[in-house]
Amino acid sequence: MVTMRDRARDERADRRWDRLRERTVAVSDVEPGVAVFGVVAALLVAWGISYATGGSRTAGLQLFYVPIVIVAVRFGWRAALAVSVAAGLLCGPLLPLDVEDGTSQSLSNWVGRLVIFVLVGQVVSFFVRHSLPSLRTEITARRWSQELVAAIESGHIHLHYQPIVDLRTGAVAGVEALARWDHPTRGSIPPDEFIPMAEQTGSIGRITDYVLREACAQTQAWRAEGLDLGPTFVATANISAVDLCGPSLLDTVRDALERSGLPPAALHLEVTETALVSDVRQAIAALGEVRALGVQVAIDDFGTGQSSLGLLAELPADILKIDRQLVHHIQTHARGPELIGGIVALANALGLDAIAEGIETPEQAHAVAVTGCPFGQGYLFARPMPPEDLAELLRHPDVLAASVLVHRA
Ligand code: G
Ligand code: MN
Repeated sequence: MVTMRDRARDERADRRWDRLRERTVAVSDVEPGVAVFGVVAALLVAWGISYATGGSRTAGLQLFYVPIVIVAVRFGWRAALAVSVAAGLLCGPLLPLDVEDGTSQSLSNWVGRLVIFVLVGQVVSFFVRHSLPSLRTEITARRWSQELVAAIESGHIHLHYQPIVDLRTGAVAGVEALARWDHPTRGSIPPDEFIPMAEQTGSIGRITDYVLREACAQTQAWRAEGLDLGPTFVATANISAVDLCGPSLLDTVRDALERSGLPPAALHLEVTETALVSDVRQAIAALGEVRALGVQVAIDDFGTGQSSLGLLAELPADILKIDRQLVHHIQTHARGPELIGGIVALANALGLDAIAEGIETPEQAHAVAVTGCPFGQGYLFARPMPPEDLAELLRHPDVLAASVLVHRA
């Protein structure tokens, strides 16, 4: 059994190791002039202390490792070799065995030590050369991850909402919640930049948790405000492959619904095909569980990832979101419209509702609507916007409806 004390000890060891790694990276960044000066000074200090404390039989000789290691980290194996030899001479022929008696050291004595200095310098420079780049990326990723978690806590990550429209009636059928990071120095960072990093560093769970809670709470607030949302209005949130493989997705979803009071039928979860492919069995099980709550599942970005049509028939899903690249094919590829038509027919045959993503032009809106695709989303209708703007849009749904109906005509 892992006790609290074990865990505290492991955390302390982790922190020490982190500090050591950060220092290794820091030493490798020191200005060359400063490093050379520091190394020469360290050699002289090591010699001075060894001499003052009595000669080459004292522990002062251990100090010679300091400049050797610094040089190995900062300048590599050649410089480490030169400094090891210099250290070997300084504490060999140039340091008596005993200062008081003035006895000199034997040849085997100082040559043996010289060999150890050289070995240590070479081993350190070898490890640093092979591991420093990965250490650097790892440390940067960790810093980002910590910043990301702090950003959630300090409200720098928030949600924008993009309407999903019913192409037949022009009504707002729902909203997709999209996370934004307002970074104090780097400006607004879109999710496709920070989500992959959050997946790698393990902070994605915190983000998904926040997105689900916030999206459910906001949607329930709109319902409570008495906005005319329609009985089938939904909020949809994106889930990562990592969430699907983790043990807590069901709890996170249930918790977000319970806290907000949003009915499960008003929540959809979007997962990309790529997320599903990485561990199909686990994905099917996880999606089955959330669907059992009454939440619907959408396959996001369909048609451009590693899709397998066989898999589509097997997945517990309700909605198919056609990737925006395919929607853009409508104008750039001769048979683009037929392709969209084919996918919509496939979705119908499998009992899935189709949503065309990334509609940017009236031509695309028209071509999509002609296929009978029931829902659409894209900059042509509305960009992702802060919740206040979306509420304003929901207060005047006829403006958007008119634009949808004009564009699809
Ligand atoms: O993968 P997913 O479908 O969840 O991606 C949503 C992303 O697509 C968001 O970052 C959103 O801003 C962007 N998006 C939404 N509508 C459009 C559009 O019409 N064109 C383009 N290029 N991007 C869009
Ligand atoms: Mn999506």
